Amino acid sequence: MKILVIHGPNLNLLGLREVHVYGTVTLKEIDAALRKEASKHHVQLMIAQSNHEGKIVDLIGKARTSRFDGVLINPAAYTHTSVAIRDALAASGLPVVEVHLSNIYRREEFRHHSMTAPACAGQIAGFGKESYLLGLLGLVGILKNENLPKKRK
Ligand code: CA2
Repeated sequence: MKILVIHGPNLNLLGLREVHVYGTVTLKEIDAALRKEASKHHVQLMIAQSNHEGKIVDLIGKARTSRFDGVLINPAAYTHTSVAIRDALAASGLPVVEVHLSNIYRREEFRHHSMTAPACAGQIAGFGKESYLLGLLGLVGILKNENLPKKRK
């Protein structure tokens, strides 16, 4: 089983700036925790971070032909704005789980709406690094047919 993990814009700065909002965890630490969890489930991960919307669209666009089975994504600020990423996720036909470090519904109003969530099987927000691990477990569950259906209606 192969899962594509995508971190959106500025997540490369985690642990270096805005520690009062996102904590001290670094992206490297999140990736290491994800790889450790994935190996327990015999899942292969490909992890990418990009600050560019088009690059993220391209990665999602190639996911199916690159034989990925699902996508775990934190679209970061693009969550709230990107029709292009939403369309790419929907077009991929793959199960997608959206994750956020912070609880976006407790923050500024412009963060309360996710443009991308309707293209996802589910969303996890507010648990810091654990959001990624919970999201990975949810996605693995879908792929192993332990929870929601694989395909969107
Ligand atoms: O809570 C999340 O995971 C977010 O996706 C993080 C995004 C934010 O725009 C979303 O509303 C919620 C921001 C990611 C940028 O993270 C930074 C980390 C350190 C310094 C600056 C930005």
